[in-house]
Amino acid sequence: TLHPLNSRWALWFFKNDRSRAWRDNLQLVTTFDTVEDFWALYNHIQLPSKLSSGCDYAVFKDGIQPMWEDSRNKKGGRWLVSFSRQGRYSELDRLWLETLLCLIGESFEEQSRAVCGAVVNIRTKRDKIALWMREMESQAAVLHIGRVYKECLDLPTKTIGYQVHADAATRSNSPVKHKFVL
Ligand code: M7G
Repeated sequence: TLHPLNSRWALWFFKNDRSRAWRDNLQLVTTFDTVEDFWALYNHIQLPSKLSSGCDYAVFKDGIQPMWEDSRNKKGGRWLVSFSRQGRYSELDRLWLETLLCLIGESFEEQSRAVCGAVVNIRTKRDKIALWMREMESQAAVLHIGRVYKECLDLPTKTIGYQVHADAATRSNSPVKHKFVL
């Protein structure tokens, strides 16, 4: 018997091709809504650490596009973990799996509805993993998700920061500021 997930999820793959627009480099791979289909998919695809620089995976609730422009993301933000390749690179695959389990397990109690998805960016300088959420009704709700997420990742000494997508979408060269840090 299959074990249903609370939501249906979509896996997206991004491969950087500078000759094309950002959006056109993003592809929907598949959707899943059972524990078994999740593991079949997870075991079938490359670990993030095996992807080349410039690639992303995104796992979002089915129907939400993994981009700032989606109405559910537009006024939202992300809890971001960013780490240098030298230092914590070996942690990348573990942190991504923990992120996925926390996401599809909807570990955030009443705030789970506010969570849209998660993204891993493989980059030359700094890899990033982030949990994306929609516009939140309160600061307490944002912080609740951040605390649960940080606990999921078991990152007591490291730092996760919350950024608003609108800041990322309009940044020029300056770094995006963190509204909260945990
Ligand atoms: P990134 O891939 O999030 O991180 O953004 P990086 O800077 O570490 O590579 C790189 C660039 O991709 C941005 O400056 C945008 O040009 C584009 N980009 C990223 N995201 C998440 C979006 C998005 O949601 N919508 C659009 N239109 N462009 C995006």
